[in-house]
Amino acid sequence: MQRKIRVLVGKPGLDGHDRGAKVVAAALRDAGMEVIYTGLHQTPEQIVEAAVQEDVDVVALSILSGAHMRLFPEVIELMRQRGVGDRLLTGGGIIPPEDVETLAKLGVGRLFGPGSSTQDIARYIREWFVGVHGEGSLAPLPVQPAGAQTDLFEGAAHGPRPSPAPAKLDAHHARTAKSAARSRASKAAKQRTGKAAKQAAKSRAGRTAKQAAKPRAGKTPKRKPAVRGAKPGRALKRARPVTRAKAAKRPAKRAARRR
Ligand code: B12
Repeated sequence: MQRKIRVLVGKPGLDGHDRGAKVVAAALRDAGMEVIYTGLHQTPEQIVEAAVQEDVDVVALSILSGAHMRLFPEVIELMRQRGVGDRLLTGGGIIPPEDVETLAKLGVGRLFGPGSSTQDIARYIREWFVGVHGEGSLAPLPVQPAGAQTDLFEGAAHGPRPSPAPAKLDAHHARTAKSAARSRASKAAKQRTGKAAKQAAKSRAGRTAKQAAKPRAGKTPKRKPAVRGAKPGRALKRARPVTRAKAAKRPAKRAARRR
């Protein structure tokens, strides 16, 4: 008998990253599967209970919290205990390759990391189902309308794609709450010292710090006279040099003054 594949997409643990789970759930639905999404913060017991109640073919977990080495073994153990150990347990998230190998030895299926093609995920599940239930067990695939976006992440088909993370979100992770608080504190301190410096300059000069930086209007700053004898403050107006003719007249002038 032909039928649709039934998939339970689960988010176990305290992991709040639900974007990947939602993207995969939508892609599997678009690929003609019946998908049930558990929502966030489910325990392994809740997930396996839902799998039994819904009689799914596949339990697909999304784990980006780093707790995959605890959660996958727990779920597969519970699946065996509840008599659904013959179903596929697969999933994805942030899972290092060495952990993927260890989990495969425990019986966990293929795991998909960031940048995985959702078409690859759907193909893998379909192939597993046909392998277990035989050719002809699968209901015909839905016909995609012309020009429809069949894969949100086509990276796998066109080579590796850049990180799916928007730059500002990566920046969010790069900065811990502690370093953010530290940078806020130093910024506030800088603002304080800036204010204090302005106030000090204001009280010293009786003017604003801005005005203090400029020379006072109408007054030339005191400079060393460019010509000997010139008065300070008049430096910019060069003193007229004494000519020879004037110098020759001087002794006669002095003598006349003495008389
Ligand atoms: C967006 C994001 C967030 C968002 C989450 C928004 C949301 N509602 O999902 C916010 C800002 C809330 C967030 C918070 C945190 N985040 Co964050 N986050 C990311 C980021 C930048 C992108 C994740 C994402 O949405 N990708 C897009 C989706 C579509 O891709 P994906 O989830 O990887 O899914 C693909 C595959 O993984 C796979 N897949 C995923 N799930 C499933 C399920 C199945 C069944 C299958 C088959 C396949 C599959 O297929 C998908 C399609 O390709 C990643 C870094 C990264 N580049 O991956 C960090 C990252 C996941 N976050 C991280 C961390 C540490 C945190 C915080 C703990 C930070 C903090 N100190 O507060 C918190 C934890 C919040 C919580 N409550 O859990 C770390 C995790 C480290 C680890 N596990 O080793 C990462 C890797 C950043 C890093 N480099 O350190 N985060």
